[in-house]
Amino acid sequence: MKSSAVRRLSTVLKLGQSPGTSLPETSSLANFLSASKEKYLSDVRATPSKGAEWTVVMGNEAGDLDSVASSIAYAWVQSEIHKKPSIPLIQIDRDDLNLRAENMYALQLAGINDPQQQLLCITDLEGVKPFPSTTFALVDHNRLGALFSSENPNANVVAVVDHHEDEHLYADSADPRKIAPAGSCASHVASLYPREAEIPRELATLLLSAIIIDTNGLVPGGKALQVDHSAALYLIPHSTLTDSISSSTLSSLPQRNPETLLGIPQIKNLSDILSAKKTDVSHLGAWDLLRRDYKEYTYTLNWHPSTPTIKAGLATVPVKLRSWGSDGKLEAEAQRWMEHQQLSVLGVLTSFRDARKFGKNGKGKHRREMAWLVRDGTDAQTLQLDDIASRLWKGLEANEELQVKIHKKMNLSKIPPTARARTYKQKNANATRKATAPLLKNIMELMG
Ligand SMILES: [Mn+2]
Repeated sequence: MKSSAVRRLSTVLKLGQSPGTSLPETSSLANFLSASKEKYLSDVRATPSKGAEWTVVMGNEAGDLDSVASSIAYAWVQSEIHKKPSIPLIQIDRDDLNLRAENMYALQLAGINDPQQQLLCITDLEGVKPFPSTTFALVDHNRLGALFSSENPNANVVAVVDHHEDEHLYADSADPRKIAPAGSCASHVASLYPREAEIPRELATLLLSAIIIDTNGLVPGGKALQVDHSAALYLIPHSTLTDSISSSTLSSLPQRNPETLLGIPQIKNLSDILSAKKTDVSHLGAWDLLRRDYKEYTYTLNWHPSTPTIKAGLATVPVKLRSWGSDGKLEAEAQRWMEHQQLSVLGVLTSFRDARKFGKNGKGKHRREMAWLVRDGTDAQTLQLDDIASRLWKGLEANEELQVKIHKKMNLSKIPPTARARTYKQKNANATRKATAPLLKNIMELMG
């Protein structure tokens, strides 16, 4: 009793010395993040029930720039404009923040120079069970993860802003509940930013960076939709890019055809840097490549007599399979990752540019491949390994959107007898994990 009172007192005094007892109105984005993290952690450590006073804002577990930027921006709006204490939680391990060089770069542009210290990561709450907060806002995904809902009966999702397939949850509790197509979820978050309030230039820059990376620089005919263009037009004049964009360009922005934004040299430059950082993963081996852009799903096999539940993972990798996975490397590291995560199914989805074939834009032609592994996991002891595998091959090969063909130059022969594997070339290079994840769910769960 006494020690916790002392701890509370020292917390108060410590916060009292810094300008952040209540979150300062004039603080930069980095100060806001550091102060919120410190206050949240001291709240839940000293008095776990205080966690209920906070809204935890989360992006998805892949931890890409879209998720990071959207969660930071949404938490800022809630805390600083609506005065509801909110904290962005990055759903990856602190040490894994480095795996995405493009995130580190964009965060630095936003004045967040030490994200490991300034951002609340899943590592900061390791071992805290049940999760100390009950109020959640979801951005860039629309289903609350099991880590936050298990043994947490009061868990409540109060907001959803997303651009993935709608799982139709939280219709009664979430407001806003905006789930609609967009190149980037950050565009939805920007569209919801109260126009009468000021947006810090660091925050505008962070959101703009996410939109640029998700839409290949807002390239015409690409992934950018109208909501992305409108968001970019709103953010550019508020961003730090205005230091170098000419005033005539800035004043002509409202009249500009949004399809031509890539014609602004500063936008093109930022886009080139971010995409170079994103695709330069030469320093990463198979193990890190499987983890760096990874999402996990739980499926109930309704077609199976005992309707068991299994876990599946989808790793997106920006390098072709043969560059990093040959000679049994993919088999070995995928097995290790599947055991580590207790997965029954792992899909490795590559997306890369073919240096030998040029596409329309003069860059290498965009290609995608898939490697799939099915393993006899503990959750699936009673299952027929071959039942799952043959269902998977059949479902993938029949799908008209993906258009897969067996990948003859990359077969995974070095798998143990307790596993099955198949690799494909994906003819439709535009179908991302956003298309593959719902397909996998259908293949695994639907009867028939
Ligand atoms: Mn996204």
